Amino acid sequence: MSEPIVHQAEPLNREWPLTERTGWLTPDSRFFDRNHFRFPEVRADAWQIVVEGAVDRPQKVELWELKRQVPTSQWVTLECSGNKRAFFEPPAEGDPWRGGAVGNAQWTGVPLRAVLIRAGVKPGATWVRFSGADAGRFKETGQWVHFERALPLAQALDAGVLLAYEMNGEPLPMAHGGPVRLVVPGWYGMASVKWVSRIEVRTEPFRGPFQVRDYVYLPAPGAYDQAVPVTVGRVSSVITAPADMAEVRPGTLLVTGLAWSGAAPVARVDVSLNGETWVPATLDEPVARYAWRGWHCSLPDVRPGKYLINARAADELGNVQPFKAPWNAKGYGNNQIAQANISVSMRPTQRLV
Ligand SMILES: Nc1nc2c(c(=O)[nH]1)N[C@H]1C(S)=C(S)[C@@H](COP(=O)(O)O)O[C@H]1N2
Ligand SMILES: [Mo]
Repeated sequence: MSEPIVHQAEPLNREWPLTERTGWLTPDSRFFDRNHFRFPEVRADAWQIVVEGAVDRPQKVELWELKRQVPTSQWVTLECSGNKRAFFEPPAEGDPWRGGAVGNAQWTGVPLRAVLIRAGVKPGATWVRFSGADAGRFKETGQWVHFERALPLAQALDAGVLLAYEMNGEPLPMAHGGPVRLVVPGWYGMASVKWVSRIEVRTEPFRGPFQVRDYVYLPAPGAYDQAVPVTVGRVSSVITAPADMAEVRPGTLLVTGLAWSGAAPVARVDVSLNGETWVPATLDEPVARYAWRGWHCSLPDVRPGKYLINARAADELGNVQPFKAPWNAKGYGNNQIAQANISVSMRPTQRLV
């Protein structure tokens, strides 16, 4: 099995190379970990979510109260907006995630919408803020903060947004936000706040550091006056086989992978050797709108030599993976085409996964 890449041990920031062995569903043991702070102390049996602000009926919702409501499950691919930051040139600020900061799991919980409706959203409300139980110093300012993010009210009321307490049919592991996390389908991972302990309905935007300083596209370091918020996930893909640096035999080359997009369903994936001819891949049946989609492509008659396999996904809105994503100071949204270097030779197949 391939080894994880640990960017930081504490707080834990770790990714796993995506190979065909990862599979379509990512087990929690191979799901990337992205944490700003040390894990909070959590007690599932005493978990409460405070719902307050611009609501008619402020309340404390206990975990068991969520669990007795009708559950909803959905498969959602979660990608960190810093995924593939390592490939920006010049280097961007932040951990150099390579390509493994993305995973696909089945999340089960209660629609956030149901909780908001029960509390009664007041007229004039425009945003909803979510506080995680984890806290620490924001690196740029030294300010003591919780991990907090806000969603526009319309997005928070989207039927797909979940307060999830299970991952892949098991209680949500603490490392992935257990006992309860938000799951915002189609948005980059930062929106899916872990260890949700407070929900505040607001009549004003929220200006916490993870809203206005991090998770914004900046054309230059410190150019906050030109900040564009990071929201929906860009169309992207990964090659799961052959692995990068693999040696394979001549003949028919089977390339497999996964593709996803927050903005619209995946429409196509094209594959090429050395960027010459692009061959359409065959897409697997779509399983769920916000889950990645498997694809494969057979390239006939590949001769001995060294090649660069390229894969490029497009979605139904016509978004296409670029060769180079637009550089930004904090290195978000790198959805450049997927690539794997291989060498084709008569020697026995050796898999370097
Ligand atoms: N409370 C809290 N929620 C959080 C974070 C965090 O540090 N604290 N990190 C966010 C980011 S940037 C990502 S990409 C995802 C990662 O989720 P995972 O660690 O379960 O993979 O959680 C998001 N939710
Ligand atoms: Mo992230």
